Amino acid sequence: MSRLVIASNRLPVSIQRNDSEMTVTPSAGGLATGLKSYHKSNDSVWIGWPGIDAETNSEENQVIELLKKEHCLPLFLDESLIDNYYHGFSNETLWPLFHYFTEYTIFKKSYWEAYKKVNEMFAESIIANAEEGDQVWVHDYQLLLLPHILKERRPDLHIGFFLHIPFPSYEVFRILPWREEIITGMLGADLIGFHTYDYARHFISSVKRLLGYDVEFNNISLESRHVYIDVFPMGIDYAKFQDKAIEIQSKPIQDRSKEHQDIDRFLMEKPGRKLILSIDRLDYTKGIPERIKAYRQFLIDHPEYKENVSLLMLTVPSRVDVDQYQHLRSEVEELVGSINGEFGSLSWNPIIYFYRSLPFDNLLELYSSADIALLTPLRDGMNLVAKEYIASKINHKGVLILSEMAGATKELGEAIAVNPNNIQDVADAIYKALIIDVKDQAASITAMQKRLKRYDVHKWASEFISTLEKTQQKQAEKQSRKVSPKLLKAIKEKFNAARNKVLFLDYDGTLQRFFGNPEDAKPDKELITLLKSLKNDENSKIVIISGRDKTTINEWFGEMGITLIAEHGAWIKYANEDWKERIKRSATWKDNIRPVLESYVDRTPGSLIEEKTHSLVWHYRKADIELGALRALEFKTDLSDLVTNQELEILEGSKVIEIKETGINKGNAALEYLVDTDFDFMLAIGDDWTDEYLFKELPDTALTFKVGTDRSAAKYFVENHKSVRSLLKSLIE
Ligand code: GDG
Repeated sequence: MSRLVIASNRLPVSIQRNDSEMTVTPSAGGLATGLKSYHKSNDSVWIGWPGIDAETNSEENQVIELLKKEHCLPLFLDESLIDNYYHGFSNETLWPLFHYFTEYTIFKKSYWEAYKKVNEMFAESIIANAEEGDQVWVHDYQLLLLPHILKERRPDLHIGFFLHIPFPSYEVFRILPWREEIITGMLGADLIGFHTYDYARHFISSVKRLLGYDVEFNNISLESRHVYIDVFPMGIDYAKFQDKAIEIQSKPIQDRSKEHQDIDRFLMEKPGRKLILSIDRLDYTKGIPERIKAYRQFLIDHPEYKENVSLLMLTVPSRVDVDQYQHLRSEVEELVGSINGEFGSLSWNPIIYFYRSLPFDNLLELYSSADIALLTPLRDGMNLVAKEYIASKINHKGVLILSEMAGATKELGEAIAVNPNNIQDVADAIYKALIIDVKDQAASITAMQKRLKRYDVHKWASEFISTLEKTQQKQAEKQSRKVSPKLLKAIKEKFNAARNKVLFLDYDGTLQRFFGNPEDAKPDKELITLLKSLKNDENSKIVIISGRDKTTINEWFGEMGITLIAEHGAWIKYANEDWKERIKRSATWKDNIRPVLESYVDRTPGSLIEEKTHSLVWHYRKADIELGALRALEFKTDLSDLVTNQELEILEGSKVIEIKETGINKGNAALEYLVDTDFDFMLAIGDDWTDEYLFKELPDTALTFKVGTDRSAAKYFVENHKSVRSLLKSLIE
């Protein structure tokens, strides 16, 4: 079994310095809990920043030794790196941008440089500690470049990446000056996990638009491998919250903590009094000022609740040195003060405000006592507090008001969902929550608890790891069809021994890369030299077999003395002969179809029509990627009615749709070519759907290669046009 190396910005421990002594306390956070069984077994290791700056070498060694016992390996970062990589790029660039706070997003070259450097340092540390074939699980937005660096240097590692925060829509992500680097960095992973389908969909859209990769469902086809995208909504340690809640609730009042007794007293002071709870880090993404304003609106709308309800706000200090956070704190405290001043009395505070963090037991006392949890982030990757609140409701009494902008809302469908920007909506939700009867509360809580219990943090981690294992198997299958050095040697031996050889070569995407404009794909010098050298081998016949029109093919290769097959087999020009039309038919059908194509060109900017003797082609490579795909679907439906009874067929290639007369394809053209000669070496290479005819029709002995993907009738696959050229070159070297 392979080991697991975990990488995250912070280690799952905290280190305390007491005089010259250091102590380590394991973290009780969700991630550490979820990964515990993997981390502590099988010699695995967790790499990350220990959270302190070691002052001397001996201190550094002390930390290393202490952490060894926790299966952790520290990565020491000096103050300037922490400032620029962590406070800077992570928290002032990526955090606001990914949460849609573009106005707070800072772009600074020095931040970016430090971010790259730290990701590089993580890679070095992992490489030095990972054994052949290990699994590596990288976490979160501080390490977006790490998967790619690792994959480049250690392709043997199986890399998973999980993003704990939202992935924004392309329209926001595209603002980032280093967007290609970031997305390429993430694509180094074999599996990328998100909390929700929306984040996954946004990521895929950015990949398509920025890098142009083909995506099929959740599978991104890179040239040499696949990247799988999936949704793993992070859960909580359900049993821990339930058990603690049971322990706390079953204590007699006199044995409860002072804080718990205070809450009990507050609630019992007035019969029917209700407590609303909100807990979050003091962060601008959490929507705290908006929440307070909504609560104020509620008090205005429902004066009958004065003295009868209080909002207990626990705001946990966070990023205290950053200006925005300081301003936010002042804003929140001013709002709290003004509401307490406006509505409060000697015996009642509408808002009970804490600016600190509480021990776990106190947190549970709040969860289990609160009648309502009011969690209204403006954006939140998941929001575990919502799940913890529900898990702690052992008596099934309580109501959750949850922002629809939090990832958790997808799983907690029974909660009252609100738009946190709509103050009146939130105010109304508070009222609604206060009057929901206990039967309905119990039904909602039970349904949510069932789900949270089943998909807890342990299940989350194990699902991620087992999906990573499955992707490993799929990658291995793909690799087995790749042209290995051993296979290449065998092909070369066969080629050298053969006396009568034929090479069928597709053009676009096979011998040449794709260009936005098809006319730009002219053969370059390197390609012409290669084809000439292949032709010089007197036992070899070269056949360029393409969907292109014969005029262009003739212009490019007409004088080379090789065989040319154009328009998917409609035309053939044997070496040093004239063009021959394989099938002759009147092309009056084009007059009916052309106007349809024209209407698609008009409505799809960037697309164009190409006319060939036996076909009409709609190219949409230069159109917007999503509009193009949508129109292509529409177009195919429209066409399917038009082509029936006209002996026409629709061919779909890479960003092209071709309407073509039936009975013509690359497969039957190649067979016709083969008919009079007994070839003892046959090879065919092609990159798209139309080449499948060729792969299927050729005899079993033929060596067939698909470019770019492993899903094909071809026996093997090669990565791109460059690999095709080097494969061909190696045959004649
Ligand atoms: C990021 C994403 C995503 C809070 N106050 C106290 C305390 N907590 C604990 C809670 C909870 C955790 O902190 C907060 O978790 P969240 O999920 O709400 O938020 P982030 O820390 O911002 O986390 C977020 C998460 O990653 C996981 O992927 O859900 O969207 O932003 O567990 O219980 N714990 C104690 N005292 C406190 O005062 N003991």
